[in-house]
Amino acid sequence: MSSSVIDFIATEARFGAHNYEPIGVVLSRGEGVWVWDTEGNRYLDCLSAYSAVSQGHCHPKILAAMVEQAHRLTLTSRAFHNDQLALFYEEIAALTGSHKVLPMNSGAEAVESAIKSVRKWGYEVKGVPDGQAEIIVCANNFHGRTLGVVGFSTDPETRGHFGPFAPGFKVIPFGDAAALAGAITPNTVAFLVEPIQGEAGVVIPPAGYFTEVRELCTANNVMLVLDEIQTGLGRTGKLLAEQHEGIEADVTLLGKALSGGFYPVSAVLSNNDVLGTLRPGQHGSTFGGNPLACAVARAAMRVLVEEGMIENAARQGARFLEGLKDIRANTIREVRGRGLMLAVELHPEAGRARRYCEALQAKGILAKDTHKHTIRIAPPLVITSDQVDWALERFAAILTQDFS
Ligand code: IF1
Repeated sequence: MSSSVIDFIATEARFGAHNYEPIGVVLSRGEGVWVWDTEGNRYLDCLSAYSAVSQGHCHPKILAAMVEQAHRLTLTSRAFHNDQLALFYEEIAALTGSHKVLPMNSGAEAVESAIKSVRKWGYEVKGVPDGQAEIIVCANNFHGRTLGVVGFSTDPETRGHFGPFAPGFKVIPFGDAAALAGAITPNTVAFLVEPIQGEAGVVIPPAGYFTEVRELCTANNVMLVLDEIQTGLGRTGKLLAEQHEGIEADVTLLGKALSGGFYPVSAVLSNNDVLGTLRPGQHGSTFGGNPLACAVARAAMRVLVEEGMIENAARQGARFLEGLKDIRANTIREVRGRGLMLAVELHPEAGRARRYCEALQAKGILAKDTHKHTIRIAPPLVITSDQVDWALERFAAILTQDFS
């Protein structure tokens, strides 16, 4: 490593809170599926900023929309109307079939906003006694880093020493519809769940799970809130992961790829009166729904559809998954994935996934470990067959080595 690279890393370490442990590469440029470090080395990005850069790095049409809007108007606050918000609403509603939209910024903020909304709906529409609303969530969930959200995390690392936490959450196992049936009470206002658990290591629930969940929620007047912040917008090979089971959530959360990685943009979408309970002054955000965010999100949604990225995610995801399954290596315990949300789980004896990610880096691939033994793979949805094959060769080379 050159001294300048060491300086970037050392300076971050000196001044920054140590809440991350990045892989030792300093990136300075990106285009499509590729990123370059400060020394000019090129890497295939198999993380896509945790699925935010689904449209590929620096997509030219999103870039143009951002620059054009930045020249005209960036922020008005919601104290005034702006000429982008209505168009954003219209387009995201048309794309997702939703009726109401609440624009926010980060994913965690969308989750917090949904929690507030379903609680309010519970008191004002369902008739739950004030202060008694219950929300059911799943073990090993990941919905963000805010206090409300980490309060119902089951990961000691995520929640440890951040309490005391807000009450009102009940945790059940993921993928177990009977557990949901057993947990619902007359005070249950919502079931908040990821269609595929990301941070837990790309955990796909059993087939039929969400059909049963949908039926239970409908039968008990419980709002089904799907956190599609990671799975949504084409990542799993469908616009929304709920479509794999042909169901519809009552409330859908989007973020990450909603801006193609240019800017934090998230949204709460609802099909019914959940968002209708929010009255003026009861919720908001300085930046939520700003014209720059809206212009960027509109372009990000447009290119996703116009450039066939969702279909490409299904096609290349299947190719990637098959290719990973064909790798004969006794380091591999299981390969999982849907669309371009993939994971390789290593045998515990094979050594830490981090070592494999570092070895992949040396071969020109950036991927991220999770939970010690899992390598997460989530390239931009614009990846081509040749690039998938190029990546597979390198995965095969690394996975057949032993880093224990
Ligand atoms: C970090 C994981 C991915 C999310 C779902 C809400 C949020 C996220 C389903 C919050 C965020 C991120 C944040 C990132 C790590 C990352 C992640 F490993 F933790 F699980 F993507 F795989 N719902 N996920 O996945 O969105 O507030 O961050 O915009 O470094 O914490 P945010």
